[in-house]
Amino acid sequence: MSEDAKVNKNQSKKEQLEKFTTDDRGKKMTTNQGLKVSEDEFSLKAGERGPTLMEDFHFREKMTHFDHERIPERIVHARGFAAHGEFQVYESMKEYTKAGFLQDPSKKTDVFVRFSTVAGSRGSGDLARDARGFSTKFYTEEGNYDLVGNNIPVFFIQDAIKFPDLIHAVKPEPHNEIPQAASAHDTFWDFVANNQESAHMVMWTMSDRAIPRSYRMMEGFGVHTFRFVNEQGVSHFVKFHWKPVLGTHSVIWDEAQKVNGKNPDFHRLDLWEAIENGDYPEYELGVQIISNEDEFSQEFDILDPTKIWPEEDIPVKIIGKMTLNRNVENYFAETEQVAFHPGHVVPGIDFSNDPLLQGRLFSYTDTQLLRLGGPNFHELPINRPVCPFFNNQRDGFGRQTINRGKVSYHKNSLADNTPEPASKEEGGFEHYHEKIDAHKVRARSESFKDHFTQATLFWNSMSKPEKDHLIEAFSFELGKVESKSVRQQVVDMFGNVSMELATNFADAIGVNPPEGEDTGYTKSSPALSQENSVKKPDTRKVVVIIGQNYSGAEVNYVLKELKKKGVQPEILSNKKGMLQGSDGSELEVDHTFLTADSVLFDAVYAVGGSEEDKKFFKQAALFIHEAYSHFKPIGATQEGRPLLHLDEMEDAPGVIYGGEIEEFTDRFIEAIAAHRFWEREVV
Ligand code: HDE
Repeated sequence: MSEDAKVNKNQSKKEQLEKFTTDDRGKKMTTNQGLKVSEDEFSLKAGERGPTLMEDFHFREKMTHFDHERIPERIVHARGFAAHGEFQVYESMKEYTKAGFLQDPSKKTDVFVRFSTVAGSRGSGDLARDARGFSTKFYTEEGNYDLVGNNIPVFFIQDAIKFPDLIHAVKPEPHNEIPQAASAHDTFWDFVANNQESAHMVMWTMSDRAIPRSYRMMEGFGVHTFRFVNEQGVSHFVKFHWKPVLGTHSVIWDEAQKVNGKNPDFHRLDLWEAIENGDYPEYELGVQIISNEDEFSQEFDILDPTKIWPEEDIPVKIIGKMTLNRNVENYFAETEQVAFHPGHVVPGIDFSNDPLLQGRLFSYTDTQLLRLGGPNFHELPINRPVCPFFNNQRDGFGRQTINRGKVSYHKNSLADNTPEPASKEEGGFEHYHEKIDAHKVRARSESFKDHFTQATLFWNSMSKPEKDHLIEAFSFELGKVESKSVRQQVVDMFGNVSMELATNFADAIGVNPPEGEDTGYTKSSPALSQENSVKKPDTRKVVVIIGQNYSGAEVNYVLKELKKKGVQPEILSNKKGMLQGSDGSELEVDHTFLTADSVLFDAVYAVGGSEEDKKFFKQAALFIHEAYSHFKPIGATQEGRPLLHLDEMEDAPGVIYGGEIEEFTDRFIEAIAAHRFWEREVV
């Protein structure tokens, strides 16, 4: 019986993890057998200049362990970052589901969330154009529930059997392993053109959604249709949404590529620092619900994972909130070893027949067996449920539980026929009693065969800047495709989505415009546009470009007001150390022109200083110009004003200078809250 099982009660995940956490600081060094080590610099040798001896068990243990430190990276979603937190439901969801963690608003459920990119390796950059994984493990009293979602609500394919093909196409090409973490290459676009069910998802991955500003500013989606089942056994179809409290925001493609060079850990660091600073990322859980009777009420098949349920037609009911409030202690032990599985469900949550979901139910256990080296990965601290667990499964690599007694089979009389299955009333999981009456076929339902209508819906729902970004993304990606035939096929395919879109990027990539007529489909869904998302100044990073003898009183006032509004100013100058203000105040420099870059901030506050030289001036002006060309807010006071390119920036939207300091500060904060000024003409 495991330690947990002996206690036979639920515990908090934090308490449970603490039992497995050690701190080596201040301790004497030992081998893994507990033997104190007297020396750790020199291997055991036959004479000072002689050969190393086989007998040196300390050397062998240390080296062997090191040699085995790596495990296979995830075949997809290899690069990830995670944090702990908690979830609380706003009101009981009893009417729809009996899931215990969705009943009581006063109850908190511990969670562990891992965000990821999909295509790149573990060491790739955070800002790849890609979907993002958004996996949540709820440690509930009824067992672990995993909501393994993405930040895009649809998928490239409709049947799991095509997943290896999709991933082979998007991963680096096999002959030369180029390019890393990018879909801008021949095999991916060849797959797209020849598997047209991908049209809708490709619209999302070419949109700003695929280059988020932060994991804290990303929606999450369960993608598939699941079921809620209540105490009476009544089922409803449900789609899950995570809505970030800070709104859904992105960077632009030029920034994304530069961020990958300047700070490939941009998203990781952002999440880590937000949690360390107490700016806990929050996401509301929403559900869209369709009753069993209304299964066929939509113009699309609700089992098709390439379709959304437009929020204007089927509203998202907000049912609870998740707060991420604790960073991991150890990346490998927690983030790398966590094992998610869409099949980890609790009573009250069940599957639909979405053929993509059905295939995932096999793949996730299979992959952990290889990645985590055997069937006992559920015993790893991060994966253990917080409720006790008992069954007759035994042995295998790395088994930790010491099962007492000689009975490990069911049924038995020697242990009073225990452990025994629980009845429904006792919390035993019962699969939803769906009636199936069918022929065995390898086929796809006719109702899955419209691949373009919702891709057009997405296009119709975008603002003008978002449409421009889509055209640029297609032009970039296909501009990297060598095969002219593939480029032409993609243009022809997306003519079915929008003639305006396809004609524009056809022009940029040197192939013929699509033939035919526009679809004539005019419906749009405003919820799809990020322009309509919440915009706040909170946690936006403003870089303060500043030098010696800065105008102290003004700067101190502006910084104080920015902080009051939750904005995070960071100080940048030409070297590290302390800066003196004209009023005797001091500021410590966080970054220099060498260690930071314009693309790493949301806005610029140009202050300058009366003693700065030409080099400072030149570097600052370049920095500010880049922020300007990325449509970011810029504020300037005193010696900061000459740093602006006033011929271009004078009276430009979002460029704030002049006026009394109070008025300047209010206008600057307003501009920070607006995020970007797309109406700027950038040359
Ligand atoms: Fe995954 N996916 N997937 N996937 N997926 C994995 O499991 C798979 C799909 C998603 O942070 C793997 O543990 C198949 C859709 C996330 O650890 C693997 C199919 C969605 C993560 C796997 C899909 C996802 C994974 C690789 C088509 C959004 C990262 C390592 C049927 C709803 C989990 C692992 C983490 C990871 C298989 C499609 C999300 C191989 C076969 C759709 C967020 O098992």
